[in-house]
Amino acid sequence: MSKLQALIFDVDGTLSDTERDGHRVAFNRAFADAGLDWDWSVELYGDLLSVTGGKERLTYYLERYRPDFQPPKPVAEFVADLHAAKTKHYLDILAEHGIPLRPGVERLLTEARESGLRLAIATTTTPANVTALLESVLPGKLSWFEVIGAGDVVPAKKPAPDIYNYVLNQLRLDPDQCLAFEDSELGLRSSLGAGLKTIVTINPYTTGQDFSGAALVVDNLGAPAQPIDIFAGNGFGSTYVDVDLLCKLFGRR
Ligand code: XBP
Ligand code: MG
Repeated sequence: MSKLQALIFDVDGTLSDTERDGHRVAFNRAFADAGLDWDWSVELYGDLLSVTGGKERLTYYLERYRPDFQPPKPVAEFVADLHAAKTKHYLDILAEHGIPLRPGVERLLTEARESGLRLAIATTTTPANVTALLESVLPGKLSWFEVIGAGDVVPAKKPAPDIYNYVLNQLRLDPDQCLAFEDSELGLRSSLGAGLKTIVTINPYTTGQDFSGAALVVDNLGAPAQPIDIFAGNGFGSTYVDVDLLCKLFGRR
């Protein structure tokens, strides 16, 4: 059996809860700038998250919720421009107040590095968003991540496995040498599709989704003084997710 070599993390919803107060707000600011009276409520955004990728999500919104809307330019161009404005707002939001890492993330990343594990990112979000988030929550530590696979680097976004396959290829590792971390059903389908054992940390938008096939489903990564809730999988008696538990889940100590 292979030895555990690397951990591959999703970003939005997994490293930080960026969707509700980050991406959603940025979309709404871009709509206001463009003179559009669209408002993506917290609840509506839950439905829109059924499509990954900001441009793809905008296209879905137009088709499903604004079928009579006539864009002032070809729809792909309209969506691309609106999305570029949204990205600027998202970066502004990060600069304004930041969005903290989820519980246990920095601890596990630190422990993983100390154990010699390699780190990587596999996300559908725009590369600039990942860099800005990591620089704000882990200043000076961007280099912790050997590979950052993000956005349009692959044509098919999650739930397609392409972004995980891309990252594995860049790491020159096989899926049976890595573990993935996700927060959503679509993300899990992507990581499982690439053959990766996956740990899911749910969040308010993904509670109740189908996480069949995950190695472990928990509320967050926890801490020694902050025990986790385990919804599926074997926690091997651990009260939080550490490298020791990851090795047990991986199948080798
Ligand atoms: C989450 C997404 C992203 C963000 C928006 O990605 O689906 O689309 O909501 O980002 P993940 P962009 O959980 O894989 O990190 O607007 O930059 O696409
Ligand atoms: Mg996610």
